[in-house]
Amino acid sequence: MIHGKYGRVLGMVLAGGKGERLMPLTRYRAKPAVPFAAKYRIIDFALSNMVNSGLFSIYCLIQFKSQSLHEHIGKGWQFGSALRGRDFFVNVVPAQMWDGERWYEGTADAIFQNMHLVTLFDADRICIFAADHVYKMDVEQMLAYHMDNNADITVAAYVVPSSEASQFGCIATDAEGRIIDFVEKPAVPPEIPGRPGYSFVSMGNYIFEREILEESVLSDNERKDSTHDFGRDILPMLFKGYKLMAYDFSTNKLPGDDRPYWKDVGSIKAYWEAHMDLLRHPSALSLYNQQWPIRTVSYSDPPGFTYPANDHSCSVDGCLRAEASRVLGAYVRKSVLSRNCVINSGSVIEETIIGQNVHIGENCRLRRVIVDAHNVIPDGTSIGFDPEADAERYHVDPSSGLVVVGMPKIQLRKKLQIPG
Ligand code: ADQ
Ligand code: ADP
Repeated sequence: MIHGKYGRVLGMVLAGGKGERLMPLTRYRAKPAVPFAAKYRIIDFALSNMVNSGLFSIYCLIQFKSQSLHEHIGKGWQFGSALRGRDFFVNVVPAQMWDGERWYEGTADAIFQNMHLVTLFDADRICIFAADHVYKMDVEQMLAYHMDNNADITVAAYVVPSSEASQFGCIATDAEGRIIDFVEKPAVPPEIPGRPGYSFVSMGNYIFEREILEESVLSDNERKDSTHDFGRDILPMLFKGYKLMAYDFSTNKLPGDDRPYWKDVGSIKAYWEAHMDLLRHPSALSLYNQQWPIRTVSYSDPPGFTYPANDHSCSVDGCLRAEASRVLGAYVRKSVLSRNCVINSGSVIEETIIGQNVHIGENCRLRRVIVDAHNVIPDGTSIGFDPEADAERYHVDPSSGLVVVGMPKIQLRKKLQIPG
């Protein structure tokens, strides 16, 4: 794709979000670094889509709690020496107070403070993509749509039930797909004409012509009343004077996949539901289509292992399992077992997401729980059966009743007590 018919294309991945609605999974890491599907991080989807589409020049803009994300990109997303060079990079850009003494104030400000990178790359057009969704998308098809329509900006869009649409930017288009209205997170989302109960929403992925991007983030920066956010400020400001097109994601075709799947996994409920979607067969989001691999860090972990123990046989049914996950005489159903977790004998685990390095003791019962990485669950523990008891010890998501066991806090050493 690079230097081809699309000109010089730069990818900028917005990876700085706090992810407050995903707490406590985001207590020690940024939302794009939250683990997903046993062996990935959420950002792997945006990066895989870009790389699989032939877009190899990528900056990831990070901000909050970024150490884990930084390490992940460093370990998993560096090209080998044969592909290294000016146009082949996945580079992490930390917030650096480039423009005065302030962190990024919003997504548009994150781009504004890094416009020098766009200039240095000499980009013709820029793919600004969010890093908080799970989906597979051929970005080249969106670029072709953008160019065919001579668009100034193209926004990827998807149809969702209107009951879920107030968490998104809502779009109205004319018959040709040109955006004629854009409202960020309206309390009452507009429905698609002729399709009651459904709304057309922004996926937070944009293609900008370079000069439009420069002009819009520069003028937005001067506005005192702006929150410096693409959805809230830039797109509503531009749709009247410029050609903004909506790219209907349902038209994106991948070899080997039936139809596109997209989910914003920004809340505990959505995160858990997206995992349950993966546990269906066939799953709406296939991780097994080798023509569109989702890439991630490759660890040299030993294989997973299942073995009867202490007179208990093993049963693992409808599960997603990563390397080195060990089930020893336990019953596990409709669950996700991440790297290097262990489930001991007599335990019964259902509809649960087990994070990496988690150790579940003997005779535990877990139902509809998310256990974040590095936890040790003692023998005989029950979670997911008594909401009041769970609320005393763990986080209970009010909208779904799901229980989340957050990552344990690392105890720092006590400070030196100087006598006298
Ligand atoms: P939200 O998802 O609410 O809406 P936001 O929280 O800003 O938007 O996150 C978008 C992306 O930007 C995420 O990947 C996040 O990590 C990143 N991000 C957030 N703040 C950042 C910052 N200061 N610096 C760098 N990166 C940052 C957006 C759009 C909606 C659209 C939904 C789709 O505003 O119009 O419908 O995405 O999920
Ligand atoms: P990692 O693979 O490094 O554990 P995670 O995303 O699971 O990555 O962890 C997020 C961040 O939290 C990392 O920066 C890690 O160093 C840190 N961390 C890991 N365990 C704990 C803990 N028990 N308490 C606080 N921070 C932790």
